[in-house]
Amino acid sequence: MNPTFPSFSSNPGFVWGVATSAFQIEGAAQEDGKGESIWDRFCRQPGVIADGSNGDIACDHYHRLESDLDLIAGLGVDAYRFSISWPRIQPDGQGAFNEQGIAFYERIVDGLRARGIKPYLTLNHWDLPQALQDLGGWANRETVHRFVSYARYVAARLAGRVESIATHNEPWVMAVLGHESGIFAPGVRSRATAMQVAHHLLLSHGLALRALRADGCGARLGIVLNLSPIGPATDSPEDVAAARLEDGRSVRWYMDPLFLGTYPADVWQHLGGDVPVVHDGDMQAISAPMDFLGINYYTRGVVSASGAWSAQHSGKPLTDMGWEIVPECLTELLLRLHRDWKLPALYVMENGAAFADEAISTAEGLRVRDSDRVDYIARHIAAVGSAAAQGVPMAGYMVWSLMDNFEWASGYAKRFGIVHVDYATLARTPKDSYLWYRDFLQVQRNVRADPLAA
Ligand code: GBH
Repeated sequence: MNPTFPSFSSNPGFVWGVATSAFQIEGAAQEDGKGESIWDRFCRQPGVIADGSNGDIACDHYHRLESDLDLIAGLGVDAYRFSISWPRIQPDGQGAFNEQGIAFYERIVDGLRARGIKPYLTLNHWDLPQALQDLGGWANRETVHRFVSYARYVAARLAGRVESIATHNEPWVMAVLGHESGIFAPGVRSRATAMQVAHHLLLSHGLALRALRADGCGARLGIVLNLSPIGPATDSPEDVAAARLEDGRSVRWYMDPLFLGTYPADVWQHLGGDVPVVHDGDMQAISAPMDFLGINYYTRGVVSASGAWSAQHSGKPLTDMGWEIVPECLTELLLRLHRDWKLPALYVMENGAAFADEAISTAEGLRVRDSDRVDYIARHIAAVGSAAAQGVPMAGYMVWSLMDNFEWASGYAKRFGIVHVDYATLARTPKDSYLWYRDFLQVQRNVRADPLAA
């Protein structure tokens, strides 16, 4: 056995996967009746995307679906996590649905199933129809009801064929990066708006769950949160308090309403006049029981009251994003979630790293060496295994991402893929990390088939 494979024992149902999102890979931004999304619009603003790029072509996945599905199948994963572009299937975010749009996702779902791979679908990975943004976007409570209609349509068309449906990917990112710091679409800068958006995202999640269950949707239902353990830069009381608040704003603000039906009182008080408008019944809707919780994990958070802390000087190894590589913090996070909330099945729905790869030509063609990424993934898989061994109900792990793609405000310069994309030709080349993950999964399958041989 390859000595670099982490030892990992999990229940037989544990799901191994790989993930992408619609805007980051599809391209075909104006094809077959697709409407404009807030990310299409945002990218056209000068200065907001590091390399001035956009999602018009991206990885051209829309036109390369069959060969991309073959790449996924070649990995031997159990599951593929992808998202649906709402404006592709409902250009205005309300009213008519676009048959050519939903047909694309039917091809994905059927193509996966034909290859023995479970479809894991996300309804909203950030690309809201621009037409809804023009009406106030997620800050407008009406968007909640439009999302529920969209969710019901997708479920009616696809739910019998998909294993799992997540409502939203990372509400914190949409709310805070999209509406408070404004570094992501739609580029709003208002804390009060951000908190109202977060509430509406949570509410739309809860109401969508209620509607899909009433419709008899067979898929397993949940949400995906970006969660990191947040710690203080020093043990000064100021830093400790600042870290506690940031944990409240980024972790408890989502976990408490979803699992306890309340917002954390300390954060509510801190927000003063920026707290959201909450109607009677909202909190009960938000806390509807879920079949699973998905989390995306990349790094930890460190907070100093003075803002003086920087990952660059932490002494920890960093990825190309400048994020610290701290797999032990993933175990710590999973244990804490299990301790502080009553969790359903828990999936790591995204985990991976941006690194510059080294492409070398060999007799067999291009070889893309990315030993840093192999090391990153191996250590994080081990971290999940360690949490599972300590009783956390781990149900799956997915690598971010299948292929290099549009990394939001960083454009195409940051590469997260286990498959290399040459943006000049759009050619795909599996990196060493792809080959490593494939071989690791083969070992896992052998262990599953014959546990005693392990
Ligand atoms: C995910 O977001 C997205 O779901 C995915 O689309 C994206 O491509 C992928 O990650 C990689 O970025 O910025 O120093 O404060 C992750 C968003 C990343 C937000 C880590 C919080 C904390 C580090 N999160 N970030 S820092």
